[in-house]
Amino acid sequence: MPSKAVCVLNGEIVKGTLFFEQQDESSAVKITGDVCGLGKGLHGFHIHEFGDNTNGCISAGAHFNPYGKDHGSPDASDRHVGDLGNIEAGDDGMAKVNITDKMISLFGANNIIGRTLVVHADPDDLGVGGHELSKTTGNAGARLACGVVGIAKL
Ligand SMILES: [Cu+2]
Ligand SMILES: [Zn+2]
Repeated sequence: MPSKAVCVLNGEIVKGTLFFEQQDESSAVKITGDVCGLGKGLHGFHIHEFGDNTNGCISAGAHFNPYGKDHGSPDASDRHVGDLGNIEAGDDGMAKVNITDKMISLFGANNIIGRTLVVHADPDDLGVGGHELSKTTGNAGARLACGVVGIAKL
């Protein structure tokens, strides 16, 4: 049974719509869509723990990390479930997103539905930047936009 989810990012300047699709419980999740209003370059892109935006993106909490791992690159085994790496914006401030991820899920323990997708001001250093925040946040800076991942119509 496939599952689909959707997230609308609504920042002051940064906006976006992302679609999540998974064929079944054991397959990867495909994320597509676009984000606009960004500065040119890389921007950290994560699922944060809570689907709570009562105090803006801050209330979303830390990265979704059900296994108590360190922050890392999406292809690392030592990573938060929510670590989706970076998206890259061009000169026009637009990032086209096309990510396939095997850790996040729309089912079970790694289910991201009801949690918050956050786009950051700075690049995620993927845990290897040597900054004091590298192993927790990738030192990705401010939260420019966020949105709760919701169940989409199939
Ligand atoms: Cu984040
Ligand atoms: Zn992380």
